[in-house]
Amino acid sequence: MSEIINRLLSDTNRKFNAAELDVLSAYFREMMFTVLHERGTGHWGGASSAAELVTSLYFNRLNIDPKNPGWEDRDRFVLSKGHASVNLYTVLAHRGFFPVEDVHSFRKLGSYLQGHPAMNKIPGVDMSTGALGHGISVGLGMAEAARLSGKKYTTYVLTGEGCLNEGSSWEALMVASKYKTPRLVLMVDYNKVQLDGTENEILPLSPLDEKLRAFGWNVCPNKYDGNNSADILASYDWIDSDDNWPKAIIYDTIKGKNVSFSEGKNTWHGAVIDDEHFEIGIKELEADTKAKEERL
Ligand SMILES: Cc1ncc(C[n+]2csc(CCOP(=O)(O)OP(=O)(O)O)c2C)c(N)n1
Repeated sequence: MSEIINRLLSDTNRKFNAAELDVLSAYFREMMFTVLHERGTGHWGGASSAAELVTSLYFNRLNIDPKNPGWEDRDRFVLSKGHASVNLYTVLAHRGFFPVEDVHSFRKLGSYLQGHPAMNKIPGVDMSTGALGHGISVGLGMAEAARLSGKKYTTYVLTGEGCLNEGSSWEALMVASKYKTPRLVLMVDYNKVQLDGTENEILPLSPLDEKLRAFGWNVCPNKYDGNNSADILASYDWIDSDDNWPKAIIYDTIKGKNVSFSEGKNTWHGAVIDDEHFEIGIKELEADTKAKEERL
């Protein structure tokens, strides 16, 4: 770990700026790639795609307390695309929810860090996910529970377009719009690639913004780059700009981001990273982190 990253990670209880978030996300990508390689398991593509989105939430936005993961007033986060668990675990560990070394036990027999997040076992995980299409429903429940109990926390749900292909997502979207559910934010990690093909080959969502609007959501008119922390912070300003709920933001992202052979490739959705690919990819990721450190 470089001195810069060491310094950043010694002070995690503050709002990081965009340049700092870019560095952290790049460093976390290195760890995700390394752990997946070590453990001989997959889901690099969707984890890498969401690196900046998850990092920015935990290091800039969410009102949380790692020492008290069950704090009732905390903001909620639902990783509806639960297969990107190595991303969530890496971020939670560095944010102080559990030891960073434990991430290396990913998917080991007996480890609490299994392939999909389990809320009863992992500090900081608000919802067990992995079966696609449930995140918006449970997020809706959390946000309505806040309203009913007079709490002011915000619920954030992160989906992919494969996740949005599930019909149950659209039932939840309709219900949230019927009740104008307050403080419910849908974030779409829109990388346009799924497990065994592109969005267009499997089930096109386009025009997604118009569809969400037709379902009664307040959809951000801006297009944001979800692999750019400055854009993500700008999207938070949009969330804070009015009280018209529920809200959705579509972030353009790249699956397998920052490793040349994996970018935009569904084959790297679940593939194991062998030694040969690891050597190439980790060099690219380290170079990316270094370049971002130099911009600080
Ligand atoms: C209900 C259900 N059907 C199928 C799967 C298998 N599956 C896991 S990930 C995935 C594709 C996910 O695509 P997307 O939501 O776009 O995720 P991303 O590209 O962001 O990783 C599929 C089909 C599943 N986990 N759950």
